[in-house]
Amino acid sequence: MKKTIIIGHKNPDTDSIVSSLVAEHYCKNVLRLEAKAYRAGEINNETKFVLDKFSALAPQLLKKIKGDEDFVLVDHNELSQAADGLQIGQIKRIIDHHKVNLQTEAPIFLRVDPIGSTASVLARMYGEAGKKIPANIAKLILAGILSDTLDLNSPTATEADRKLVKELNKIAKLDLKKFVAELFAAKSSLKGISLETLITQDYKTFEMGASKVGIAAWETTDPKSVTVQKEKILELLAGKKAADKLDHIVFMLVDIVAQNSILFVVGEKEEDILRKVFGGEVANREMFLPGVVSRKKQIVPRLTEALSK
Ligand SMILES: [Mn+2]
Repeated sequence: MKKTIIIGHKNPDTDSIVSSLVAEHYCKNVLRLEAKAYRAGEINNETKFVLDKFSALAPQLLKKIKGDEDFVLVDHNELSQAADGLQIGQIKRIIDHHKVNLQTEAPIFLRVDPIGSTASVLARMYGEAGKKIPANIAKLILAGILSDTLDLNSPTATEADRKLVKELNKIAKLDLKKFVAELFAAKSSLKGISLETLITQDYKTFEMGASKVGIAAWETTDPKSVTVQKEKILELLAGKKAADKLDHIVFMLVDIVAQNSILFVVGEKEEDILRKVFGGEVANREMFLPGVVSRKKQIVPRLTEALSK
């Protein structure tokens, strides 16, 4: 049987990694595929904590795509976010919760739900297949949901996510309050994080109309730990913008406790578009956005609309 590779996006976050592991279990046990999870980049501090806590092995780093493997993409569907070298024709299946921006050459299995995490989509798929979710898989799914939805506080969280957390925790039996506190602490940890890593760990590029836009995010319980380094971060962002040939670059610093964001304003072009779209004041090259925590739901759609006119 042809080998199937399951993989999440570059700069993988917790949802991306746990979803690849859960999808491996699903593909083997439900679809009876010869499938193996890989990752398209380094594991972040939060994901490290999750894998350690649940004694799960990190997926192997995919170094080179040979070209003859089949792929299942989880937690992304845009080629710009996929592992380098992936050809459209290799994609056989997608399990995701982002807007779809993909032109395929042939029909594929496409499962995209407007729900809080890719892990949530996978949980639903077990239910639909009438398969029980084992405790180790339930724990990983819970980590994906609670990480991606910021403990169900993000506007991306749905009623379905809330129900899934309750149902899954009957199997996983976690102290959820304690788990989320540990998860958020690990998410905010700057241990081993250079400023370069800070702006690239959760970085995605998007085609918005004729513009190419890079949006980096950093979620933290302690925004001051990052704002003290603003000048240097702005410099690095300007360099990344040039290196990646971007029209705009945005860094969003998300306060996951107070539920708001600070956008770092790199240049005049960014200031223009951000003022136009979000209407906030720019002071000291920062724009404060109360209630904004989701790149996917609160930043990307509005920027895309403005830049597509
Ligand atoms: Mn996700």
